[in-house]
Amino acid sequence: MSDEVTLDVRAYLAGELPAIEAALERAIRTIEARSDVPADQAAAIRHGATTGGKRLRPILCVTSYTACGGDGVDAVYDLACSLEMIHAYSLMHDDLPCMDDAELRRGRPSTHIEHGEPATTRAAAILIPLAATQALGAARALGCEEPRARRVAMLIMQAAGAGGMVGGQWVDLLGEGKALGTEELDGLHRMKTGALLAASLEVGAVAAGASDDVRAGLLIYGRAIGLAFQIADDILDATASADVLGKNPSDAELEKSTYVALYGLEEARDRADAEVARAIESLRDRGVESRELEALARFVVERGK
Ligand code: GRG
Repeated sequence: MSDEVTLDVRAYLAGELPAIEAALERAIRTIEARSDVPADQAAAIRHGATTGGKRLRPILCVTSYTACGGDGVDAVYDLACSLEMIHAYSLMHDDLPCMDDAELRRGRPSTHIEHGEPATTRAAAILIPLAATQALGAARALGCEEPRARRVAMLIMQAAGAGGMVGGQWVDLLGEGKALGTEELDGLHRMKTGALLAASLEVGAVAAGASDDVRAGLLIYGRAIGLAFQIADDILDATASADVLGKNPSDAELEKSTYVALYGLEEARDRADAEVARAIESLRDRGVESRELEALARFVVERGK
């Protein structure tokens, strides 16, 4: 890329993280204070939502909101955290014995290892409607009129649903032990990982009142970095130990198709770079100037280098 705009992405992330963590803590305390959430399930939610994590989805949401002219009201962090709540639920369920049967997540015991399967299963399910209501409330607090506030909540739920994350997870589970081709693998990850990442950006844009053209550009950006993220994830999975990754089992142990198996390491890296370039171009084509979004797109693949 000729006119690369550089930004210290780690400093940017470090600057945004405290507000995101504070919003997440607010959300969890509200859940803990509810009389209809049993204490064991509230404890499982705290474990699943707060043990580490890059907070990529909330950061993308806040950055998209700001890039689209949103004026930095605190409630954008509450909106962003609704995406992390969905992400947290998905990881809690993903690690269960009936899915990936993983004992380690982010370098710590998975939620069901510490809090048991029944509490973890229910706690994760509780997070789905809580995330929807949190998104709706935050969009209203940001000044979105009612149809737009509902659209924000709807976009997150659609991305999390049968045509998005859950659908992708299902295809992934069915694909274990089979060798998937490029189209099948792209389709799977577009749903499983890409839909929520793309929704994080789209929701930020809609909440900020962006034009349809800009919103569409952010959606293309989100889908492209979603694929790049997954390719980088596969590269890491193939090249780093469980200690470094903080999770197990590996994709190979689960007999999953990966981009590394499909392309080999070098070609997988090239494809990830091409997706990053596509993401950045989709912003520039629409006049969205955001050094932060450009740096975040590159950051997504740096993890796999
Ligand atoms: C009932 C079929 C069915 C599904 C339930 C379990 C589930 C819903 C969905 C799983 C979705 C899933 C595990 C997607 C993978 C996402 C992914 C690549 C996670 C890692 O994301 P990072 O790197 O994680 O952002 P951190 O730890 O930084 O938060």
